[in-house]
Amino acid sequence: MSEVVTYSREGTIGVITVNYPPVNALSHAVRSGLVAALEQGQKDTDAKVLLLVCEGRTFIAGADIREFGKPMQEPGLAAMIELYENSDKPIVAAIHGTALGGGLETALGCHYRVALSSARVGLPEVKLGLLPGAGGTQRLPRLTGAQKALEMITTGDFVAAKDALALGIVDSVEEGSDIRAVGLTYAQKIADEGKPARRVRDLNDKIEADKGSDVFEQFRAGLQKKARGLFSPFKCVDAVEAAFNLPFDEGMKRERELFMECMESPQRAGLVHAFFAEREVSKVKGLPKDTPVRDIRKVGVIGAGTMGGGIAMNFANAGIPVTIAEVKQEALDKGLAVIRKNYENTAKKGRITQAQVEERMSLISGTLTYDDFGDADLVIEAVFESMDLKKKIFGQLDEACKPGAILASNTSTLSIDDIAAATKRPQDVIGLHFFSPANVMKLLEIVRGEKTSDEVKATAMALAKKIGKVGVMVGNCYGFVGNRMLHKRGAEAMALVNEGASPQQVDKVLTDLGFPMGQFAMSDLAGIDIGYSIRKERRKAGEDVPASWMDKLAEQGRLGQKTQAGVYKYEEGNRKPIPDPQVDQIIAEFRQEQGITPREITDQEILERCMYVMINEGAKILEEGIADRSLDIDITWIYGYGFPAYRGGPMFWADQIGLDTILATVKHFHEALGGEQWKPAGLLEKLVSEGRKFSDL
Ligand code: 3H9
Repeated sequence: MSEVVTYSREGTIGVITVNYPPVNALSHAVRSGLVAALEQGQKDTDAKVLLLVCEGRTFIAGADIREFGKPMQEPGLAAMIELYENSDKPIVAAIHGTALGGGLETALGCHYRVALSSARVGLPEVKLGLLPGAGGTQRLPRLTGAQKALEMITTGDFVAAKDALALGIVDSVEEGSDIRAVGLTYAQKIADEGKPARRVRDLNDKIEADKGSDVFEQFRAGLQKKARGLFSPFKCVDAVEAAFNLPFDEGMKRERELFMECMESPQRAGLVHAFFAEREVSKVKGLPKDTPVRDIRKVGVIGAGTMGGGIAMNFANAGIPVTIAEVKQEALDKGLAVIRKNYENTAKKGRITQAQVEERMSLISGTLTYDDFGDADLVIEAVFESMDLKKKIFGQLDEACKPGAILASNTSTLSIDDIAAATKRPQDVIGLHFFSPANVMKLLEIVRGEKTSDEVKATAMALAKKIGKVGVMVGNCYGFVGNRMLHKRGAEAMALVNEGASPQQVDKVLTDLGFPMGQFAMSDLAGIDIGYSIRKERRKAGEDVPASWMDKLAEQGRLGQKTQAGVYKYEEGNRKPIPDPQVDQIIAEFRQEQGITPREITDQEILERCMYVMINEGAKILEEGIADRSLDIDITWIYGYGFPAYRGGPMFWADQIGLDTILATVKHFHEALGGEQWKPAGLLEKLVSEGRKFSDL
């Protein structure tokens, strides 16, 4: 028998133990071990009831995702579960940690389930572009009915043990932490009461009750909006519906077919890449795992604007006291009031309680002087993008803060090294670039300066995790990873409109690709004045930044959503962008001034110019070591800019298109349009000549 699964006996209970760290995933070794252990339990005449339990931090967390895309080795998971379900001896699954995906499916194949009160269960396959493919779509609805099964399977959300008990997914919930002891006690009860092997497949009451219900159509209609562009949620509904229309064995066959369709879809590949990439980004190249981290018990934030307020909320949410500094009392009061309003809105939606609102607000204080930062472990500056101002602030912070305090800037474009040079502690200076809205967006771009110490880098990475962000470590350059690529896309989008496209045509191409909003709707959200002042600063610095129709919008006070007019117009209290003939007029006049005759532009040209320019820049970013791996870029774009996770991130998407195709197109635009942005990245040429991909690096 494989050593990852063992069989032993305690009295009359045969115990099957899985021990396959870190999460007891159902690898080939585990599946075959489970089959062999079951055989042993069946043969063991002294065993009256069998118990399935796991070592380590969790029950089985699902199929082994690392085996996806490789040839399947027997026994398959569904077949293994069938053997468990068909056992004459009752089998109890004892659940601690999380029983997920194939793990929950295995538990559903057992005859009874007992869980610790801290445990959670779920079928999160949909988040990997899949559906539960080992009976989950057929067995779960037999316990919960259609509605709840559809909810769990189409969202992938976890259910806490007590809710799982109420739903009939588990039979008993126990306090305590010793899952083996809890499992043995429960199994003994089953043995003492002489309970039979109760198979979920035979439970048909809930199936009969929901047969012919319109819940499936309702779910499909709801998904049209919630799961736009996604493949597997719709297949999940089809599979669950099969449980109601077909006998169990045929339902299982239908589930298998639908599962294979998902398995072969490029969305599955993209989502699995994103799953592992999200975990890989936490492992920073060259930063030893055992690097000491500093305690962050008190935080200061400079600036009570949208960004500063959002940043402060992250710390209050994590229970860390935070003080916000402003120049004027009025601005401070306004900022604190906005934070309170945000929390109250969240409470109104039922996501937090009023008591939590008060608790969080009590952790946030205001000040007009940096003297109050004397005991802060970290101060984050979040004022507007002016190097002079930032240098002045960092000089003052250096004086006010205790030795060892980390000084961070939320700058989205400026040099961390230049900012650090304004202090006597450049080793303690780092960039912490939050994305707007800072309390919502999951990305934290962590910018290492030339002199930033390993301890400060490791502290920033640990802090990101603590406040629920995905931290990506990047190097220092204009715009770092995210905005450096975004600005290339922005310039190209503007040029496309100059040449004849409409803003809404450009935006539609991007939303069709899966972005939640297009380039211009995003400019309206962020504020047209931001790009305008960046362009002005760059022109002042002598850079060749071409004239733009967007400058005219800013000059006319069309600053975006906040003025209800930008590239689009907006109705009061509504964020939906509405095309505006006045803007068409401004664009037409601009073209005339510039002597441009507009031409018809295809969606394909928009897609290639907006996206390939970014990929070419991404390759340059890798070449320069600003990002360590292409997956760092992918995660930056998924969590910072809403790049569709099901495409795996821009660099993974490029790999799937084929780097030779990308390079040929980049070369074509370089010839046709010129410009540094279209000069093919050396790395792109090298990879194509070697027949390699970004993900091979
Ligand atoms: C499925 O079951 C299909 C079936 O229906 C049908 C089949 C026919 N496989 O997240 P963490 C690794 S689909 C392999 O940092 P946490 C992970 O990469 C599957 N590896 O810890 C990481 O490795 P490393 C359905 C896995 O405590 C380490 O474990 N199941 C798997 O924050 C720790 O992970 C899921 O989708 C796996 N299934 O969270 C569950 N899972 O240390 C996916 C994790 O080398 N997993 N690893 O970086 C999770 O949601 C979380 O990992 C979990 C733990 C909640 C379990």
